[in-house]
Amino acid sequence: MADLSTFPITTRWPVENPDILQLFTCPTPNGTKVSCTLEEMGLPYEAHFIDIWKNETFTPEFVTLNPNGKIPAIIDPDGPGGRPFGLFESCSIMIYLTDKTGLLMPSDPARRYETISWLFFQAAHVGPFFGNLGYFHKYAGTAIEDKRPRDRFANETKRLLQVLETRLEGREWIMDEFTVADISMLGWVNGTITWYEAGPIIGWDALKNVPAWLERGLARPAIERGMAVPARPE
Ligand SMILES: N[C@@H](CCC(=O)N[C@@H](CS)C(=O)NCC(=O)O)C(=O)O
Repeated sequence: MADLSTFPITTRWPVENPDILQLFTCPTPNGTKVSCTLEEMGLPYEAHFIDIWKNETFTPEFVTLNPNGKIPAIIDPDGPGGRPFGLFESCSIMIYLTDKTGLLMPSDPARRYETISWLFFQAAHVGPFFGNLGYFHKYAGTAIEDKRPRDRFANETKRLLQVLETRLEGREWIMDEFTVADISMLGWVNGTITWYEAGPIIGWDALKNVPAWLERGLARPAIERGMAVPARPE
């Protein structure tokens, strides 16, 4: 049995089965990237609910696993060299999992790097811009009278969606085959239309390929399961 007691995070979020991968997360677009990846890969894992609304990511125990205080983060008891290993940043976790399993990533080196480019596109552009649009359009930022921040994030979100729209022309998935690049963006695009209700200000109705891709992605049983992880404690 693996010994995960050297990871201080396990004192606050106790591990039931130390032999399987431990996921510290919340059902947000960044958190579900990893749960959807694990569900698609069929890897066993234990999910721990981290309450971001109670600032649990900034607790002393949590920042031992991610110094940046954000979900998701993992401990793999069977990491490199067969030793327990902790990792943070959703896209880095996704790349690690594709290396570990050989799944959801093209094996051809050039196509692998292209997939990683789309992951960086998501991490550097889609996540931050869509997330800030949510803040200014739906959440606390709506109280700000000056609409320039909201409009800046709306315009950039619209432009990024157009990049995706063009990429998906004639393709079922971003890399033709289904990869972690698709998983990285499904939750963000879905959340922008549903939770943020931003469709009308980002030109959603004018898109064709992105809505069809979103529908295909959300219809995958593993994605449906992953989007609901972790269940909120009673
Ligand atoms: N680039 C990071 C972003 C992670 C991130 O922003 N996580 C959010 C939830 S979606 C979080 O933990 N927020 C908690 C907080 O800021 O208090 C990743 O992809 O892992």
